[in-house]
Amino acid sequence: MGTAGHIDHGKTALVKALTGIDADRLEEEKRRGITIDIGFAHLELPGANGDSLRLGFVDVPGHERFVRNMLAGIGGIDLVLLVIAADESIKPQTREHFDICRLLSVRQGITVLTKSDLVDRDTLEVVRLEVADFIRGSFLDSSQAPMIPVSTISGAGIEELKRALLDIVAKIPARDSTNIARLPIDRVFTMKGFGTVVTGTLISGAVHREDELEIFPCGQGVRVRGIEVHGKPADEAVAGERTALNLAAISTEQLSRGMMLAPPGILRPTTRIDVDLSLLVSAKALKNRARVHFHSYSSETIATVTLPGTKQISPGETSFAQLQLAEPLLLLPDDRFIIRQFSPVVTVGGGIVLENLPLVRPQKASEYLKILKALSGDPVLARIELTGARGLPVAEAVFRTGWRLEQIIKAAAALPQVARMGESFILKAAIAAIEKEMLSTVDNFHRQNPLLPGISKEALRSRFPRVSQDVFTRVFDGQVTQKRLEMAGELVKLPGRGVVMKDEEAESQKLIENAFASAGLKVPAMKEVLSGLKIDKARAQKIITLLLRDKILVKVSEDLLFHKDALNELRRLIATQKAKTARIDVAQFKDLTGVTRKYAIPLLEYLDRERVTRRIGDERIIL
Ligand SMILES: Nc1nc2c(ncn2[C@@H]2O[C@H](COP(=O)(O)OP(=O)(O)OP(=O)(O)O)[C@@H](O)[C@H]2O)c(=O)[nH]1
Ligand SMILES: [Mg+2]
Repeated sequence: MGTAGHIDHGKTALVKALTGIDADRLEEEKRRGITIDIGFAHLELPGANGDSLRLGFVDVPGHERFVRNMLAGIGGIDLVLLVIAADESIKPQTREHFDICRLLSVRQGITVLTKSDLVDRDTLEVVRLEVADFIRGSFLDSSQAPMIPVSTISGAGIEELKRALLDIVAKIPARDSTNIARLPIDRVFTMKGFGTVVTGTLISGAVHREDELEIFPCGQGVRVRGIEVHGKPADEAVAGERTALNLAAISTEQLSRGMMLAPPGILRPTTRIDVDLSLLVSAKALKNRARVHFHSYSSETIATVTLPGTKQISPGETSFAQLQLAEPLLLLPDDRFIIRQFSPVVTVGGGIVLENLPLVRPQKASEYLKILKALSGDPVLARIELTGARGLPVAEAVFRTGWRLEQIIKAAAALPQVARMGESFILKAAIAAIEKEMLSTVDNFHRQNPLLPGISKEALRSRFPRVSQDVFTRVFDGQVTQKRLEMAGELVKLPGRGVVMKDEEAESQKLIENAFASAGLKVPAMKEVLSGLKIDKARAQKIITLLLRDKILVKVSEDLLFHKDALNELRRLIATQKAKTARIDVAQFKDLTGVTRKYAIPLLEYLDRERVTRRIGDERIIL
């Protein structure tokens, strides 16, 4: 529970009257009689069915100069006590704090008219009407939330307030303690005998003794040595509780307000967020590229606002916006934030984080918004849709939704339109589109390259830059298994497709092959062969390449090609020769094969390479 309200309206006195605890803990606060930084207190009340209810209080300063401290404390609250002094009624920070509560979507609260002892009945009634007007239509509207006059001097109204608290607490749903734990740090100090201690309101999940946690945004790991909840040692803290953690392996200098603790290795800080941004009616229009102060939970930084497709947000309007943060913060979808004008610093608006990993340029916002609208409905599906053909890696799904891995896997498995491909989720429709495009890419390749047997896998991969390697490999393998694609050596082809020759090309291929086959080892000069063909040189070159690829022709040296049959015959000759002699020289080779020296040397070198012979001096050993 948080307090809210103008300076000196009796927030701290009220917390003390309820809990017996003075939340002003600083010496300067006591001396000046004002609250400077947030303070804490707690209260046990008997619950409805005999159990006891523990309420944690965050008491905030009302002074306008300390609104940023107020913001650091108010982020984790479930309900608010809006404190308005009956002798002063609504003042500037009454408005500002109330605006902040609404922008942060605080849903429950009680309006407390303090200092009722200082005014007469009639004045109290006037203030009551004034305040009722002020809160009309909000979460504090008299139709759903009580307004209670109290005096901390006489004690009037305090018991009634406690009863109202019990009623209202029953209406507040428990926070999800099975979720990923997040603790925004609001205080850091050293405790004698313990070392480093941080405190905060645990906004989700649970923390146990000996848990390993990560500090955001710096990424350092820490271990939880001890836990206190509302000032008492505990084995665990659960969502909603005021939590103090004694941390091992870190000094206070490495920690500060605004950092956040969460389980290690699964979340990521971000500097760019897509948001739903609301501007207060009292604010000036917010221009594209405006710089603002950004507050979320206990953190604070500077943000630049981009408004895709619009020049400004008018007072009272809500719009899609993209924020560039000066420092990285751990933010998850649905996190609330406040923006304050750069100078002079006043609260001007706030909103909800939609995306912590914006994928699309803001220019494409309209298309993007349509999908984002579905976010609150089914965040897992929405993000799978947003990633399209790329697919959503499972690990990325965790930090983009803030859901636990098991939860996401379960949710995705229940979605009939979603498939899991290795470590990614992807829409079945997206897979179908990739399959189709893959087949048509190979088909087009065949059409454009009739003399090539297929496309290389790398070339095919490069046509799908937005598809992750994981998804590509699986879709591709699937197509091969289903025999829609085939591998021809290193190349990818459609079944039944490959080299297609026109009649004269096929005829030329025959001619070339025959010319080489009939020449045996006395191969013809290439020029001679080509001059007898009906096709141009480039085509003929391709045909020769094909014959080489199919190993019908074999390249023995840079300008000597032989038919495979001729070379096989040569091997046979050498084998028979081996029966007679283990060695052969160039002259003997020439006699044996009937070739000239011009051919003999390259052929012998070829045989050496093929390990049919081995050269020793001027002779060869037949192996
Ligand atoms: N007469 C009377 N005085 C009160 C009552 N509640 C608070 N006060 C006095 O009002 C002054 C301010 O009270 P605080 O509780 O410090 O006010 P606050 O709202 O916490 O002030 P900040 O934290 O600085 O914003 C103190 O002198 C209190 O004694 C009340 O019910 N009746
Ligand atoms: Mg105070």
